[in-house]
Amino acid sequence: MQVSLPMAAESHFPCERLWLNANLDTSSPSGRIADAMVACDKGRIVYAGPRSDAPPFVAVEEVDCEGRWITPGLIDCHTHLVHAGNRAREFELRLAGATYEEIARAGGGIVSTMKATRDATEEDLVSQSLARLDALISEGATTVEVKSGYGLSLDAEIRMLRAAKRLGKERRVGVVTSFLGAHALPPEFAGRTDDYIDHVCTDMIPAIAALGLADAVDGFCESIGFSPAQIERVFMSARAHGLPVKLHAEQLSNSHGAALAARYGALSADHLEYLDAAGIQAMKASGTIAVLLPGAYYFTRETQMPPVGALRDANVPIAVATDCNPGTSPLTSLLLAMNMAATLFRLTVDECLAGVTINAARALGLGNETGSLEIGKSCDLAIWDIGSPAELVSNIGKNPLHARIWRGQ
Ligand code: DI6
Ligand code: FE
Repeated sequence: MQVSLPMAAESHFPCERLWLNANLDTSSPSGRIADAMVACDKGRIVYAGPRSDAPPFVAVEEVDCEGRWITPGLIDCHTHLVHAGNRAREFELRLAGATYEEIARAGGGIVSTMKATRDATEEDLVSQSLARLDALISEGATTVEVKSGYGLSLDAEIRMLRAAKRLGKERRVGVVTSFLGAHALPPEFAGRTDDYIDHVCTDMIPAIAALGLADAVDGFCESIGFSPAQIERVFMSARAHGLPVKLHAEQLSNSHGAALAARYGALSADHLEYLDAAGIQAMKASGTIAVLLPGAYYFTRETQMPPVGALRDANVPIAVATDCNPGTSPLTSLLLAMNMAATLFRLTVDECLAGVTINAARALGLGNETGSLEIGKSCDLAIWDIGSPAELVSNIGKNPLHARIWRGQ
């Protein structure tokens, strides 16, 4: 059937919203673009580029950015932001000379957060976690990953993941969840680590997969966490249930966790202070993203630097995240995480920005959906009152966010 369009539709491109008079830092091969504009229709980017090349859009709403900078909305790809209580008292004790082991033996550490989290209702978890989520949102975050791992029983892990999903309904932000049952050994399994891993693999992962509560499965591969052999069983269970994996690897020592994760096609391996050359090659071959967590490095006063130069030379994409957690990185600022990544790890400004946008999206398996200003992607934007993108990384404590757009609004 022949359909004749009205004249205007032939010569103009209708769209819902236009941001004009902006500078773009696209986190795409297009790089930075001056005198640019972004067009959005049905929540998707339909144009992001120079004003001079743009088709003749007709928008329902036009926004004059007055020369501000637009970046993709920021993405925090590694957080434990759903939990109850805090560990400020432990921080004080450590300042007074107590060691991590002494605190753990006195009932502190991960187990204290586990107890508080088990005692919390879903409602409590949501309300305590919203404050942390709001801090991230206030600095332009449009997608946030949230891990379980402080419940350590099926019941409490489900409650944490439900709370995480609820956060994405309470606020206009994308929430991605990771099941981290293999985070720590709950006290009722003391001395029976393999039995706990059995429970994770045969009870927890099937139940959580069936409920659709996790987008990925994570683990803590470390002398004080779980061995590579135990993590491998978790990964096999994840694979059997169609869930991608990621891993806390090489944070405190080299257990060759990154290479194991790479063998399972992991989306990301995270921390990586003790990563070796073989781990880097394995990650490169599998396309696994390196997630650096400078907040944990800073807060624990770690001195072993992740091998940034070797990752760069191997072209392993680097992401940067907060690791927001009460024990080793009580950080709710991606701007500060970027500053730390630059100051402590010597990442460039462009690497920091890619780290909290496109590479963070890839670390969540969302590289085609968000994280850059490219046609077809979700229109997730951060609009900044800055003269250059370097200001996002160099400033400490000033929040230059002017506006945040999630799915076009
Ligand atoms: N890496 C860490 O540093 C922690 N968890 C993890 O996987 C610590 C979490 C805590 O102390 O609560
Ligand atoms: Fe973590």
